[in-house]
Amino acid sequence: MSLQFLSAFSKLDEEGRKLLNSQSYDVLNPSDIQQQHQQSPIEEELICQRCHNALHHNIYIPSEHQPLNLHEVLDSVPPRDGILHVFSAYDFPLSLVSLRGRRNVTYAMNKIDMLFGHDTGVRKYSGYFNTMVNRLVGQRSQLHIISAHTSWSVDRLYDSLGKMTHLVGFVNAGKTRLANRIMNVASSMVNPGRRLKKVVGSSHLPALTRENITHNCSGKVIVDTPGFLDSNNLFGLIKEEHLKSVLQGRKVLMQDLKRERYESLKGGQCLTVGGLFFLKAPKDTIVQVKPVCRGKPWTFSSIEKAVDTVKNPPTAMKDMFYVKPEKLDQLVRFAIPPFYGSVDLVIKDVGYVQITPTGKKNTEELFEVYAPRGVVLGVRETIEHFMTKYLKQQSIKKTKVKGQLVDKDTLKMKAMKVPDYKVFSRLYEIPMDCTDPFDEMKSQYARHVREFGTSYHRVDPKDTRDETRNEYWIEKV
Ligand SMILES: Nc1nc2c(ncn2[C@@H]2O[C@H](COP(=O)(O)OP(=O)(O)OP(=O)(O)O)[C@@H](O)[C@H]2O)c(=O)[nH]1
Ligand SMILES: [Mg+2]
Repeated sequence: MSLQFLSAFSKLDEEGRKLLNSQSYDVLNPSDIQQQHQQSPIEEELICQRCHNALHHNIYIPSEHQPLNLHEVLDSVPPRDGILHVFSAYDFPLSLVSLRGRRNVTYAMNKIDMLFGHDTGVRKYSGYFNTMVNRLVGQRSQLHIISAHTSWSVDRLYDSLGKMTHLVGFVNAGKTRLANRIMNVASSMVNPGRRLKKVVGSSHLPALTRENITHNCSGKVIVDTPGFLDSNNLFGLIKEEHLKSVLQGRKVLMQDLKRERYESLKGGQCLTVGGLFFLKAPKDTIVQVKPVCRGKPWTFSSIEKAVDTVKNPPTAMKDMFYVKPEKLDQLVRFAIPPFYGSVDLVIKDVGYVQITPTGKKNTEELFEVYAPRGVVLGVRETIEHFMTKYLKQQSIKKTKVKGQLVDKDTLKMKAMKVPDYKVFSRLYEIPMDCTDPFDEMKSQYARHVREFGTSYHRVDPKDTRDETRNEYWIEKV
């Protein structure tokens, strides 16, 4: 145990030690909050050994983490209690799950600070994201767009909560950070001058919360739960030293995406970032690719060359690839169903890659992605396309940078309507030896429609979505 931990632990009373052992480090009621504030104006940060290791030494041991599925988490929620499903905006909508059939569910799209620069912008898009979420989960539902990092809209979320709410979601969605923010909002209502507490128990390293933790937030009870974790997951694929930075992601605001540098990818070539996924363009095409994730993009002449280089990198490239090389021994092959215009290839927990074909498409060959099992992929109509719109004339504003007046372009952004056609799809898994992925995709699509009736959830009977564009997409989470 670290000295820092032992010295903090020795200062605790009996109850404090008990609470720490069960990770319930902030179970307070309003009068406790006031009393504690009077007794100790300085809030000490106290964390358990595992959090300390995660935060300060970047230690993550995959074998220590039991996979936990959605049903196991939901089973711990009494049927009458409220559920707040927390999911991330960064890899939208891959960390969203449908909770149809459960009563009393509200959705919270967290980490919105990764896409937008300020809170007022966020509110403009709430209608857009609400429609998207309703369609993806197949149910009319209330959505909060928030940031547990900047606290945007957490006060409004707190106001809307019922007496008892369980925060549920995938590992790393930000449940613990949000629970901490809600506690701060609640206690600042009781005592406006109170110092804000530091966030504890939250880290970019996955699966930090191991059991339900109950917080009494000025009369409303919040239960922070462990995140869902598949047994095949991304976290075990990444070298430990890179895990934190990869999961932190790369922030590119929507209005800046148009100005981002792109890579050109020609037919047959293959692009990777970090070696975690390999995107292959169809023959006779040229595409512009903008990766929004951590790491430097690399283009190779073929998928074989790319995988070989990531497994045995020349010394100068050693630090560029964050996948564990042995995880590339068995790759899964996916096909992206046909699309028009720009799409985002979304990599759960990692980010996304905007793909824009240039010129005319003369081939039926599909875009393919190869990745180790555990990488979750999807494709969406690029959100940037619907979120931002250049005005015909950009306005130029004078802005001060380091004391000098410079011209700065300002873009007006406007949320557009969610289109009628399908806007999201999972990728199709294609056998490695398949020689006709298009045909394989069509038969998988037909099988899906036979079994489930449609390739999207219908929110209401008047839903008249046009299936001709993005015909083979399966718009379900
Ligand atoms: N940029 C950004 N990062 C966030 C936000 N909320 C949480 N994070 C970061 O995401 C990481 C995961 O947050 P946690 O609160 O530990 O996530 P969790 O859902 O409790 O994860 P588990 O306990 O592992 O299930 C941490 O590094 C947080 O700092 C947010 O609103 N914006
Ligand atoms: Mg947690």
